[in-house]
Formats: sequence, structure tokens, C-alpha cells
Amino acid sequence: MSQLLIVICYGSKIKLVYFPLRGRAELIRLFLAAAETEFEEDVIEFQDWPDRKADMMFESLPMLTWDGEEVGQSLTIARFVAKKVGLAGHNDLEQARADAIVEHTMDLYE
Ligand SMILES: N[C@@H](CCC(=O)N[C@@H](CS)C(=O)NCC(=O)O)C(=O)O
Repeated sequence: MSQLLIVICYGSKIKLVYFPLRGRAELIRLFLAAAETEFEEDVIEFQDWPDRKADMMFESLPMLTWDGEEVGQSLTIARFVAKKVGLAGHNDLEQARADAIVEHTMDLYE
């Protein structure tokens, strides 16, 4: 499995932009870490946010850049990353259960 993940992720340049918090980025970090996928973090300090806000797709964080393509909205990013690193399930039932974890994490967050 880990060999397969290395093949899938090899060459992908991944950057996660968020505040110095766990918050809405933590599930994304956990997926990347669970799959042993290297990624860069751009941590925006709160005092710098007003200058950077307009550069973000929805003027909010987290934001993901994957091979130069931007993806916004935390749950969308989480689902996208899960698929990319092979954690999104291999059949309909597994995919539903993986999706439920994403939804439940947001319940806990809220
Ligand atoms: N639905 C969005 C909500 C994003 C959101 O509210 N992010 C907060 C941080 S957790 C934010 O960017 N706050 C600063 C602002 O809105 O200016 C998501 O899940 O990504």
C-alpha cells in the first residue's frame, strides 16, 4: 500500500495554507500525514491576514495548492486529498464511511 501511495504522490507539490491553528485544516493534515505524504505549510499569522485575504479563492482559509491548482473549502479539500492519497475507500460502502468521517469531523468542530 505505501509503495502505491508513493507512486501516486510522487512529484506532487502540495501546499496547505492556514492560520497557526488546528481548526479546519487539521483533518487535511491528518490525511496527508496518515498517507506519509510530504507537504508544505504556509502558516499565516493573524496580523498578516488582512493583506493576504484577497488572494484566497473564497477570501477564507484553509486553501490547498496541489500541483499548482488551487482548491478551497475545508471539506472539499479533505475529500480531494483523501482521494489523492488513497484513503477515500475502494467501493461505495467504504467511500460512504470515509465521507461520514469527514462530516463527523465538522460536527465535532462546530
Ligand atoms: N466553509 C469554509 C469556512 C472557512 C472559514 O470560515 N475559515 C475561517 C478560519 S477557520 C477564516 O478564513 N476566517 C477568516 C476570515 O473569514 O476572514 C471552509 O470550511 O473552508
